[in-house]
Amino acid sequence: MDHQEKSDRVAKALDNFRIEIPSWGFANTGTRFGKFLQPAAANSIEEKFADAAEINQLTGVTPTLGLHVEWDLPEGVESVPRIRALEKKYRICAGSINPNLFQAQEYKYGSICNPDAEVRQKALTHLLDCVEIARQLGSQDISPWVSDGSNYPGTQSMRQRIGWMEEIFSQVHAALQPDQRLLIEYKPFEPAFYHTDIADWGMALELARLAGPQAKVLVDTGHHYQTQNIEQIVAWLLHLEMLGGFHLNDRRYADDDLTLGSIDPYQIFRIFHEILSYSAEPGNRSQIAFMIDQSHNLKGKVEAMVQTVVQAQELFAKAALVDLEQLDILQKQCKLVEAEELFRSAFWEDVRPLVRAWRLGQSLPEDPLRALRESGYVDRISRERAAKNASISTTYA
Ligand code: RM4
Ligand code: MN
Ligand code: MN
Repeated sequence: MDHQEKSDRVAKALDNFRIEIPSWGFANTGTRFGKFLQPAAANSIEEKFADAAEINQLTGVTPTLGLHVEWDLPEGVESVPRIRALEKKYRICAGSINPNLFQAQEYKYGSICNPDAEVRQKALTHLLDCVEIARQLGSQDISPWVSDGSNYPGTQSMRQRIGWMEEIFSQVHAALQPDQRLLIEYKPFEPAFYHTDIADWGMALELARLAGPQAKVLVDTGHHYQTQNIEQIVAWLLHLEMLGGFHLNDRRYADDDLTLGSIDPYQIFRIFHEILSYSAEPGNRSQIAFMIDQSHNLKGKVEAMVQTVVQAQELFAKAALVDLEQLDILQKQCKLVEAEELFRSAFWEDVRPLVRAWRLGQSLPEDPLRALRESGYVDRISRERAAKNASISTTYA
């Protein structure tokens, strides 16, 4: 492949690659052992919009901000006008709407799987409010993560809880606008340690199918057991046209929410390859939302988010260099070494000059991290927000 072809492939891939930033990625966060406060952390929804706008200005590819309802729209639907005003002021659109089914005291024994019908009703009402918020904001995706589960064998009926989830998801689906989607996320454990009600992609898939055609599966890359083959899950979901989107991050041990590709960039490359090879086939049109779900308790938040976007683009660009036609021939001939070498060499290609050239072509800074440093943005917000951050009694976001 000559230089021109490489640069064309990278440009074509990046032209359509958009990434959503999570509002909660800018807030003070930590671990269950405590939180380290950062002077530049965002304390209000306005500060989160401001940070997102800065990142979009530097990268040009992050026009939307994912919102967590409990933290960003504390008055629910009543908070919509405020979000609208911020969208206008910062020229960032509200992205996915994330319900919060894990913080209220009532959810101690579950939300949509709680044995108490009143609590399940509260959870349903919240989900329906989220659909309405999304409708008013013109957001396409409602992405619930259900943290429900139990800690000890025999303490809950797993089967009964499946039925409750089915009921609630079908009611939420019935409330969707024709262009809205319900993205069902899964996670193997935490906060529950014995069983989690939606623990893997099979459970999420089944629930999505039962809910209706606008329900799809959301793959959070950090929500898998060690050694699980995530790209195979992605290939299946693509095949079934059931992949709704991603929460991108990396992990070493559990749901670590580390920067994308910081531990295993080859894995993200392999996932992107599945997506690009699927999209290259005629007629394949699944719409895939690329969202970030990270929380940086040690790294600077704005810097880490820029780093993530850059990393995502580089890995996407690498995956775009796989010669799919040639790979298909080699796979059919079972030329194992040749096929693997073709695949691997795309991964090892240094695409950074090509990605930088693409940015310059878009009138964007060629090195967004450097541009961020030179802009003085983080210094400024550190000064402005330091006092507030020093005295804060923290909530997650
Ligand atoms: C969960 C899950 C959800 C996210 C929360 C904060 O582990 O990944 O998507 O909204 O964390
Ligand atoms: Mn997630
Ligand atoms: Mn998570």
